[in-house]
Amino acid sequence: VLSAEDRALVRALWKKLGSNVGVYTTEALERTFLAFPATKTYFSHLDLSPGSAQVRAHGQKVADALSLAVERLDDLPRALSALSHLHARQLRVDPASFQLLGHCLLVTLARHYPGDFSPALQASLDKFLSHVISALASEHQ
Ligand code: ZNH
Repeated sequence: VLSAEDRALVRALWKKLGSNVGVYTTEALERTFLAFPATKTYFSHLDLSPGSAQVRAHGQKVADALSLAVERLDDLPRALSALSHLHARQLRVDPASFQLLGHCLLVTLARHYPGDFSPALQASLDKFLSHVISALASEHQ
């Protein structure tokens, strides 16, 4: 579970990200596609070239889901249940690839916020992302 301190650290970082969550989520997606090319197979219908408007639009959608998760830390499985259903039943995304995007998001945030990225913040963000991932993967059997 996320402790009160974890929640406070995640909420404070999110506040600092402000309207840039989509920018960093997009960078995280681009890093995921480059570092783990197998993840690109799910997006063969999109233009994945660097700077693609379609990747940016998708990054914004993922960012909005993450921001919703930050708002609903007490209720993650319910907040993400429709998305979990979509990823399991329709998109059929291998839950292992959620971890890869989570990893790339941590790297991206560490790069842009080096001064904030204490070991405690890393640990709290990692816990937060694990919770999001397990909520998203909850419909996979
Ligand atoms: Zn996902 C979609 C979220 C991960 C794949 N996604 C999506 C969306 C969202 C999300 C919000 C939109 C929906 C609608 O429209 O309704 N994701 C998310 C999150 C995460 C994710 C939050 C984590 C953290 N995904 C993921 C991964 C993958 C995916 C990892 C693979 C690799 N998704 C996907 C797809 C889609 C989505 C394929 C669809 C796209 C289009 O547009 O078509």
